Amino acid sequence: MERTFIMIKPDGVQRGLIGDIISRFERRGLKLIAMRFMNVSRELAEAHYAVHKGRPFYNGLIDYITSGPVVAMVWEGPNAIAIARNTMGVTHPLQAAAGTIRGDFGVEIGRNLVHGSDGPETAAFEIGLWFGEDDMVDWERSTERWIRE
Ligand code: IDP
Ligand code: MG
Repeated sequence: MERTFIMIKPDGVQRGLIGDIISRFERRGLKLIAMRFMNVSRELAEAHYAVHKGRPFYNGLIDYITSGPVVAMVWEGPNAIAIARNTMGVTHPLQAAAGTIRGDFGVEIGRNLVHGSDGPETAAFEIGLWFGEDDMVDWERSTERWIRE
């Protein structure tokens, strides 16, 4: 079982797409474990995107992520990281397939609506950065046997 960190970025919130974006992960069959609606401090944004420090788009990226509230979430499931990434679509909305979040709602790379961890180490780091262990909700989903064999 895998966990992934997902964030609805400020553009997704401002455009009224919170419900639509969450519903895609729900319908896919991932299980929600933690969720928080929050403003993002510069420190948190910089820690989250530390791997991109020094890139030309870095300052704009930090401005974007701190420009308004986000929805931070943890979703769980078998291969949750890859499942979430393909539900989101690739980074640039132009290349993202129709039917994905970025492919359906985005046009520019700097306004691509959603973040998702890209691997197990990143997921562990990001979940620990945004949440505490007490924020993880332990629950049984009554539809589990219709989603997983
Ligand atoms: P990812 O979000 O699909 O994992 P990354 O390459 O990790 O993509 O980049 C992190 C975020 O930085 C992207 O989602 C996007 O918001 C932003 N970003 C990446 N490349 C560019 C760029 O060339 N211009 C503007 N923003 C960018
Ligand atoms: Mg990334």
